[in-house]
Amino acid sequence: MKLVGTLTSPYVRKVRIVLAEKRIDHEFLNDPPASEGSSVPHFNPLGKVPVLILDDGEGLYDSRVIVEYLDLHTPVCRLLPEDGRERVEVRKWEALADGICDAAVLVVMEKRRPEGMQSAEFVSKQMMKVERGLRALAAGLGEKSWCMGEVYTLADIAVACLLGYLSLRFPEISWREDYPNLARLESRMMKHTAYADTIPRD
Ligand SMILES: N[C@@H](CCC(=O)N[C@@H](CS)C(=O)NCC(=O)O)C(=O)O
Repeated sequence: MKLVGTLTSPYVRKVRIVLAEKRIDHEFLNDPPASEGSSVPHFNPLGKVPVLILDDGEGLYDSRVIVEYLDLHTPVCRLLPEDGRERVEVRKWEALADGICDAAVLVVMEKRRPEGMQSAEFVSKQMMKVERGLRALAAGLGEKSWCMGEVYTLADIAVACLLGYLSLRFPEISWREDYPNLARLESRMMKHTAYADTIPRD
């Protein structure tokens, strides 16, 4: 299988970490959807990455569908609990982390527009989502080692990818100082080669 993505997208990073943790053989193609001639719209009509191209040529998207597929693909390092209630809980962590990414990505895109066309109100609404989201993540994590307690899951990967993205694009957000428990979670993730090897860069 082949993963199409970029080196900066937090959603792509989530999938790359899942592939690595589960030791799934794959190729990685760095193909920014915004570049001319990008293959992404061919596989995903939404023109977004990540896309996972299966051996029969089918393109899977988005990141949540891909990780579901990968977790079913092999039992190695199960990242989604089998128990229904716990599984929903992991998915909720992921939805929150990805949702904060969505707001942060929108701000990055807004700030790339010509200055006169940018909306300060739009940016501030999105940034409020980021702030509220971080507060909720920190409150949910509390003093636990991992989002779900003692067991490492997709929730930790999704939260860590969000934190990595904020460090790249919003160095002014002091989430490490404001939420030391999130900083501890990220340090724990850094010990995972899959996370350390995928630090986002332009
Ligand atoms: N919900 C999607 C979000 C994917 C997404 O927004 N990807 C961004 C990169 S960070 C993208 O491809 N943007 C290109 C575009 O919107 O045209 C997922 O989880 O895969």
